[in-house]
Amino acid sequence: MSHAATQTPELLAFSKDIRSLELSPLWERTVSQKPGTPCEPHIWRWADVEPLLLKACDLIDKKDAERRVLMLENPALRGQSFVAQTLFTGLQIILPGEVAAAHRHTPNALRFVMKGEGAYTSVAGERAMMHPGDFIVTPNWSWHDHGNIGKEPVVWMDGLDSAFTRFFGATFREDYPSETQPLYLAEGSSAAAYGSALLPVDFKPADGASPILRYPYERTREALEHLVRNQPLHASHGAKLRYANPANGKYPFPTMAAFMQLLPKGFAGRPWRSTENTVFNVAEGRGVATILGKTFDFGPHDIFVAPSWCDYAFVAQEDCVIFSYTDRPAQEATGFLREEQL
Ligand code: 1HN
Repeated sequence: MSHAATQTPELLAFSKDIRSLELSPLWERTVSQKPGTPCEPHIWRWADVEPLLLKACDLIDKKDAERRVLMLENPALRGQSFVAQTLFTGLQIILPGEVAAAHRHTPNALRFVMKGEGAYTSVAGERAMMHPGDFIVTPNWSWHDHGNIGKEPVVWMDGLDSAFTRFFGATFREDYPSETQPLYLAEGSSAAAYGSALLPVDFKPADGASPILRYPYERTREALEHLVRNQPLHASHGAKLRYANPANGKYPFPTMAAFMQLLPKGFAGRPWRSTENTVFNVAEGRGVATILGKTFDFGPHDIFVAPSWCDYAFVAQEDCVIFSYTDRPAQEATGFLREEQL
């Protein structure tokens, strides 16, 4: 039970006096003890953002920007570089011929490829070409560099758990001594070793990030189509799959989960809420998301955020394929996760 303490002059004086010793009375605490955060639902529309990414290419040279990234900041967190209290979202653009130099850092990073062909990312000695709809894993502290050897600009979404490393005071980063790292694994190595429901004989399950570098879109899309044809839809999520870490059956990162869902044309989902903070990225289709009573029309490449405990529901005007990532593994590990259909 919480109630305000009776404010006697002695008590007021006491509370004031102890401030100089960096002490504060719990009985006067005003911070929220409810679910949810100050963050607001918000949408970043491709029609607004794409021209700005191209403009940034004119204004910022690759030599001046280690990564040419526009950060998606929650309106309630201006200047703090996060899309929600626990998640970072950026949009990165790389032009033909450019290289984003090799470095590593303690935050884990995911990429969701949005537009263009011809870019690659190299992670821990292996290179993967990036194709729209691919989900790519950059485990924490692994060297990574990107490049564009094609003929058109390439854009992807970066999702990082840097809010966690900032929270813990555990953010470290290093530049690699040369612009690109040496490649000591053939392209496709991680897919061959871990990506076919097979594992190397001497493999020991581990709790880190997924050993699969790239989860290709065509396979994800095929799996979703099969699901839609053969299984009943979830009342809120339609057909939804989570990207699995084959090493332990859990998530691609200890902190972040990633999903892809298909909402068939005409789908009208029941509202859902979760303490997960969720960033959605529309791969295909048009629809409407209602988040905390606000309606957001969405189309391909739009990104929207449903912060913790904001109820959301989808209506699909066309077949929609939507990628998302959340802080679910961290909340499951701590026992904090709660979710419900409304
Ligand atoms: C980073 O290393 C990348 O490697 C992208 O492409 C975005 C945001 C914050 C910190 C590091 C990248 C990032 C980042």
